[in-house]
Amino acid sequence: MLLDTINNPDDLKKLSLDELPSLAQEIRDTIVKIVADSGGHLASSLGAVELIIGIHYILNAPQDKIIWDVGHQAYAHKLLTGRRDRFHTLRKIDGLSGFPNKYESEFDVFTTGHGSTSISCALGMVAARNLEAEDYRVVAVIGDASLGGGMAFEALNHAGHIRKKILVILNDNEMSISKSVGALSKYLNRILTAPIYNKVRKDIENLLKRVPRFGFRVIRSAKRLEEGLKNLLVPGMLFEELGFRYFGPIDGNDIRTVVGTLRNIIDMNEPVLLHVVTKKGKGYPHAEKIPEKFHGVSSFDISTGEKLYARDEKTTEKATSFTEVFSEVIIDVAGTDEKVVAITAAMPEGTGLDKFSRAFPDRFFDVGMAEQHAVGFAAGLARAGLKPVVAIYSTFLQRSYDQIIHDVCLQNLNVIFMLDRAGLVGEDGLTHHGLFDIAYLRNIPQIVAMAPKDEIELKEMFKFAVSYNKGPVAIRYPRGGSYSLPSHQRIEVRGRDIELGKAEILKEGKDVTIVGIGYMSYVLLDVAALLLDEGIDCEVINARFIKPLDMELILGSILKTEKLFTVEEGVVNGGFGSSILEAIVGKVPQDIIIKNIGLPDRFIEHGDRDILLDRCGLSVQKIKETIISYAKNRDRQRKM
Ligand SMILES: Cc1ncc(C[n+]2csc(CCOP(=O)(O)OP(=O)(O)O)c2C)c(N)n1
Repeated sequence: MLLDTINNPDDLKKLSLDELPSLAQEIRDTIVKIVADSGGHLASSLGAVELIIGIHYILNAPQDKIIWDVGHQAYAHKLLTGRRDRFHTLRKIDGLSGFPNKYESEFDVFTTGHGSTSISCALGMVAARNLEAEDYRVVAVIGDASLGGGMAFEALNHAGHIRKKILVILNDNEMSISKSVGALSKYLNRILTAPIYNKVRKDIENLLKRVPRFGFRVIRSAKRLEEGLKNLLVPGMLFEELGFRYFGPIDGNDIRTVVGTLRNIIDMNEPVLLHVVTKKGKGYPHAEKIPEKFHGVSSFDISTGEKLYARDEKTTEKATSFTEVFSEVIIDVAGTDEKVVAITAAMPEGTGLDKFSRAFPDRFFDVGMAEQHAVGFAAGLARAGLKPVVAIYSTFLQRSYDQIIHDVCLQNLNVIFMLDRAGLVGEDGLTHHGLFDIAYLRNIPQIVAMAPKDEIELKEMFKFAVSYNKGPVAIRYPRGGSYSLPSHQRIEVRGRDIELGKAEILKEGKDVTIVGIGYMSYVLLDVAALLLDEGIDCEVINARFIKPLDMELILGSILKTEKLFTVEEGVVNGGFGSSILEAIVGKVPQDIIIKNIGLPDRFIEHGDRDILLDRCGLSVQKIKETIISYAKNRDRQRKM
């Protein structure tokens, strides 16, 4: 295999141009084989193979800096930059990350996973390079959907202003996760589908040159005509107006074209945008046919393209996921409340809003990969009297922090935030875990924040949120459903309606108070059962509300047991447990035992969710051990 001979990009350069198509095929086969086993981002990675080979063939990484936007398309880059032998560990615990990771390789300039960041980061390096009088190339590779994010536009605007040497490669496959949306995507599509213009442009220019000099009026009109026609006919005029030299569109799956074009433009001393057209899923027929299904996949059968189920998964009764429950309940509620509208930022399937989009097409908005705008847009909808429901993964809502504060909470608007994938997400790792939302929401005035312990409670909370009408409400819930939760029986909540700021006691006890939030409540019931065997009788409280807290109930329990443990799947610093600490200062005896259990003060790696929970001290066993060590130690101290 050619791939076996490549340990770094220098080895790649030893291959002839004629050998590169075979190498591309080998890379594709490897990617399909490994992703079929480990899961991962398949379709985008397959589409970018020739582009990545071409980039490494022409550039000199790591001296030259290549910055991948999102980074989910960069598997071929990993294979060409010394990680071939470990590629089978992709996304597995202690294995290769599914995204570029600067701690994993010197070829990964940034650790990435969120969209629209590449041009800004590249431009910063360009400015530093020039200030330090260094000499390397900087290339940002960005997808058509990511280019629609505000940060990418801000960076283009700045790059065109400072006019320094930078190459932006627009990898246009006309797809986000599903079909790209938005006016930019329509514009790019017009470039791809319109007839060939460069020739027409030349013809017009020649014609204008021949216009006899009959005075200013004719020249002015001719210039105006030229501009008008240029806008109509020249591809990439938008980018040219922003200060970039535009090249393309070229076939990004044709290795000769990619190499030839890059060779010609790589050393142009100005901002250059190369528009490359690729096919999402290229080379794997199932992915070419339904690229959205193969954007991010779990293990699958290569011959059929069908998902492979984990042991017994197909035969066990599968509980619906939180996402599915939200998907259904919003349709129910919208059926009776016509003010309810829904917003996604390029993730209708992931958030479960795809069903809503079919049921209520006029009340559904996909704003593209633009979370900040999504929240500002929701503010406008709410201000004009509607009830917008913004469904965004916890990690991506970080983008909208100021919009949440300034445009929604400060105005006390009835916007409902549905934060899916809150907590550890597993294999996507560092950039995708939803660790910060409790901490970032709980300190904003006027917002109500909740976390359901299971799917039934999610429904109740959503209905409560829609009927609340007194300001913003956020609901956070994890990936998956109670299928992936501990084996405990789910608790019936019927008859225990959601009331603003009211918690519930799931198990009474006299020795220790454990307050959990969200699905952790079930984990805590298992912990309590084990602790009972050790002679410790726990009171387990499901807080339901992150804000406002039910301090009456929680304080009553602490005063009874004099031992408080809080447990959350979020950063422990400034999180849910901290808010209880702040509330009890001065209200409890000084020598009571208090311990906040949550995610530690570090970014959490990727891998199997249960293993990660255990590593972070949040498995049933680890929580039990922490409680025993704290409770018993203190009892011993008191006796002395
Ligand atoms: C800020 C942000 N929002 C949402 C996502 C989720 N997401 C990952 S890839 C993707 C689509 C990317 O499309 P594009 O940029 O065109 O790249 P392609 O996959 O087509 O190569 C989305 C929405 C993200 N990574 N970052």
